[in-house]
Amino acid sequence: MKRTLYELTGKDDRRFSPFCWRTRMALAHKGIDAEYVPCGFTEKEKISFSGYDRYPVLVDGDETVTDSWTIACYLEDTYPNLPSLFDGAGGRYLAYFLNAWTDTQLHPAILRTIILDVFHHIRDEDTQYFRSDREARFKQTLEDLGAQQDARADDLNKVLAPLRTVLAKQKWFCGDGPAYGDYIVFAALQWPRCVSAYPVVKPEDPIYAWRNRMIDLFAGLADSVTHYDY
Ligand SMILES: N[C@@H](CCC(=O)N[C@@H](CS)C(=O)NCC(=O)O)C(=O)O
Repeated sequence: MKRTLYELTGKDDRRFSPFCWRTRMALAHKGIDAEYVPCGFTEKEKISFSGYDRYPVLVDGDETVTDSWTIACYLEDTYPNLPSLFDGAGGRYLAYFLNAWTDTQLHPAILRTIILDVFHHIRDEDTQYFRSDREARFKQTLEDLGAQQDARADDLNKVLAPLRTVLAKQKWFCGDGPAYGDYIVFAALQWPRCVSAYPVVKPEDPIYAWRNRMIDLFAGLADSVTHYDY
């Protein structure tokens, strides 16, 4: 069966989208192959058939599924015999909390820290859209935000505190092995790794060792794209 994942991509094929990385890791966890179609911010016509204007969009045979959380639930319910993303109903509820926390707390803190770096890695034809959309959202220029990188990284460090507490005690968020909750958080950290040399996690941090375990999964899937090493 033909499967296609439409994903947001920057210049020089930078696959930086955190929401798309959630789905990439979920597909790898289930052992499902897909064709990955790179799309720009201003190439939404590529996904207009889906009725949604955000990436990722998954086409699985005759099914079109949008929104990373909906895609994860779709994969779990459609392929119950493949390795589970949630390990039961309780795991799904907890993963949904991590999804909401990452969307509302972790992603904004990361974006404020690396927004100028993101800008420098998107396609030339997308820069005007990105600048006007994000500057309206933050009510500051991208350059002003970029000048505050160290202060914003300090803020991010505080947001990361609960992750650090958990990972100082356990190897994975979801239990004996990685599962969708781990992929949600990892995808958020893979985003800066793909577009910024700024080290948002440092070697002495328990998050760093967990992140490296995540990078090693699925034959080094996260290392298979262009990224910064730190
Ligand atoms: N709730 C959606 C959010 C998807 C989303 O915001 N995707 C970003 C890519 S990281 C996007 O498509 N941005 C395009 C834009 O800002 O125009 C999900 O979980 O998939």
